[in-house]
Amino acid sequence: MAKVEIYTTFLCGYCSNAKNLLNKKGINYNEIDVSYNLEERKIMENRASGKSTVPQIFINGNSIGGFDELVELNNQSLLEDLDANFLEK
Ligand SMILES: N[C@@H](CCC(=O)N[C@@H](CS)C(=O)NCC(=O)O)C(=O)O
Repeated sequence: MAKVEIYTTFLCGYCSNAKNLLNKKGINYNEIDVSYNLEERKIMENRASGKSTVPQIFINGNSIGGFDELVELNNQSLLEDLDANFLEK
């Protein structure tokens, strides 16, 4: 099963939207709440090549961006078979 990680903060509309879309697609994910966790937030930024907005989403270790990018992947039907579309990094 694909490994999906989503970094979030509370009261983040884009985070809720992203989680709703993942839920709707039946995709399991591990949520990392960085609201009060500067250390994890730094890790997130490093993994996302400096991007600091939330959410930041990773599929099989690949940085895919935030909610807008997740929607784009869905529009391209790339969320249907994650393991085929996102090789482990
Ligand atoms: N285009 C981004 C927008 C994400 C975004 O603006 N997130 C807000 C929180 S809901 C944020 O991180 N704001 C802080 C900032 O812009 O530095 C996406 O689709 O994920």
